Amino acid sequence: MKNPINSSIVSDKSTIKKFQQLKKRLGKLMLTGKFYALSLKKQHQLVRRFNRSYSQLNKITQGSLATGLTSIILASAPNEGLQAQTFTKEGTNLFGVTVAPTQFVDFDNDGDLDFFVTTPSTGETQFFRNTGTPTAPSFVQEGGTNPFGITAVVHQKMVFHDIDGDGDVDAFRTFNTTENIEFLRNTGGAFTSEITGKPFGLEVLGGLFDVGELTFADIDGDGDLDAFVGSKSTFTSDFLDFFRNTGSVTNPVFVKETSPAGFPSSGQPNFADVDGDGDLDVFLNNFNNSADDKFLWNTGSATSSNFVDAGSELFGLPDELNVFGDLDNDGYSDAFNGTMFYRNPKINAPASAPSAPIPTLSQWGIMILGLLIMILGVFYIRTKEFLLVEKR
Ligand SMILES: [Ca+2]
Ligand SMILES: [Ca+2]
Ligand SMILES: [Ca+2]
Ligand SMILES: [Ca+2]
Repeated sequence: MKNPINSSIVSDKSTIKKFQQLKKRLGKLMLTGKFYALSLKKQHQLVRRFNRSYSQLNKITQGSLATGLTSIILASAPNEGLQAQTFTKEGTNLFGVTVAPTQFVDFDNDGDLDFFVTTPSTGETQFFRNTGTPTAPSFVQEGGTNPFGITAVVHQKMVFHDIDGDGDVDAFRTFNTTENIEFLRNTGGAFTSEITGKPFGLEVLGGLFDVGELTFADIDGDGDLDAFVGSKSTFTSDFLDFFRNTGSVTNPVFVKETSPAGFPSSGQPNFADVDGDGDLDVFLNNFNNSADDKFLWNTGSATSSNFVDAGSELFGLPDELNVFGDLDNDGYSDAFNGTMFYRNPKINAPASAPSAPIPTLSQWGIMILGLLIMILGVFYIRTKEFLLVEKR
């Protein structure tokens, strides 16, 4: 004889699974803009299915609110820019190189992006100068291996920024054998090791699992670079800590703080304003599981960020692609992996923060649906596992 409790569990699990699948599908369709390319009939069908699925879920969660999709729908519905954001794949072997950049930076201060390549397995660094123009790059390698006084350290990782605001690009280095961070100041065009340990308050806090990871970005929009320090692990979990720059552009002082809302606690973030609305979005590289690579959309502002997990394989970009730079100098971050150039479709105008376009009828329908769900529910999704604990 069938156990009624077990069959109820199976049925409820299936309802939750169906809802999650639909939520994922609908959320992805909306965030990639594909939802609005569907016929109105198909759009309505999907909305009706979501309605039904939501009702079923609501029954088994005793009226609790399913906030996940609601937040995605409310956040995404008015933003045509993100939905229509598909990068244009252009040519192969462009710009005179086939090597993948590690980081773009205007090293020679002539207004165009140059790039460095650091190879962790050998510890070697190469420099490619942009001999083209800011809108039509052309890269030529210069200085052989390990230029500008850089030494090779196996498994090192280097990042390049003007951290002291004197107009030249300095460098930081992390390692796989020590939690120390090394600061190399640019003095007259060559890098000189100046601090090894905790430069300006930066430190690897979670323990060194593999290579230390250091990423800089002005996440609070006050003009100075803030930092994210983590460690890449090949075996165990990695971590990611946020350090706000409480100093200035010329005198950095990094202090560990709680990460921005929605920011992940592990992985390597790659910052770029993908939707051109003036705030930094993030492509997250998850070291241990490339299936978990994802795009974190900044739904906040340049000074107050709020990240929403928007899924993976968006915008026509491969997830593993994470080197961004405005290579055509139009104000929008493009992407380049050494063989393929992905041009930003520049939907929004970054010069003035774009206001959300007026939603279409179908978008209004989705938003009203989302609002209804929010009004009807309470503030969290109660999972079946939680209910099972209660039943016991
Ligand atoms: Ca340059
Ligand atoms: Ca400098
Ligand atoms: Ca800052
Ligand atoms: Ca943005």
